[in-house]
Amino acid sequence: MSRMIVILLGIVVATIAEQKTARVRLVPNDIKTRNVTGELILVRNEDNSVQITGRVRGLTEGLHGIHVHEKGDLRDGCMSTGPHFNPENVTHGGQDSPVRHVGDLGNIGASKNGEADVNIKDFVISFTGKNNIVGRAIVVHSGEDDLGKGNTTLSASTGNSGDRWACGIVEAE
Ligand SMILES: *[C@@H]1O[C@H](CO)[C@@H](O)[C@H](O)[C@H]1NC(C)=O
Ligand SMILES: *[C@@H]1O[C@H](CO)[C@@H](O)[C@H](O)[C@H]1NC(C)=O
Ligand SMILES: *[C@@H]1O[C@H](CO)[C@@H](O)[C@H](O)[C@H]1NC(C)=O
Ligand SMILES: [Cu+2]
Ligand SMILES: [Zn+2]
Repeated sequence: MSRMIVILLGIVVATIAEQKTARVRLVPNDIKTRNVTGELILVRNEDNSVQITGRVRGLTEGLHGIHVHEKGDLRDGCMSTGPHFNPENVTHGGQDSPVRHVGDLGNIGASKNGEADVNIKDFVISFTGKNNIVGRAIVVHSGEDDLGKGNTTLSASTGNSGDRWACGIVEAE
């Protein structure tokens, strides 16, 4: 019996360790305000970084903050995803900041037609351990993330990136 449990545990651990791909379907926070949608694919690279690729539609031209938020809960739209995923309880930053939330992924840039091609490589987010983002949410914002370098109070917590326009749960494949 206990041997059976050990074998089952082994299978579970092996499955988690092999987690390689995840997917996010971004849906609008409020379709009447802004119909922002998107599809993202997250792949673990050989160097253990995570590559996020895909496309977001319905944006305004320019930069838009993108983060992993703490909770994979869309019951109250993007508001129920909670704050930026921040297991170390530190201040907000950008991808390359010495201090940043695990969830801080910087900005995506949309062209005149409101479409953003996403290609983000990040060495902090993970599919395992304390920085595991599977089951959490990705949120795209109305405005530019100042990467913690702004002079507003919100800069240190959210990058002052404005409203939550779209979000989706990070789902393992
Ligand atoms: C929202 O945008 C998507 C993707 O661009 C489109 O397929 C859909 O029809 C739009 N919905 C509305 C209500 O405009
Ligand atoms: C997180 O950090 C803030 C500010 O330094 C502090 O007030 C708060 O108590 C901390 N929360 C936890 C859960 O450690
Ligand atoms: C923040 O304030 C400093 C000092 O007043 C200024 O030099 C800097 O340009 C400001 N940064 C932004 C993003 O406004
Ligand atoms: Cu956010
Ligand atoms: Zn943050």
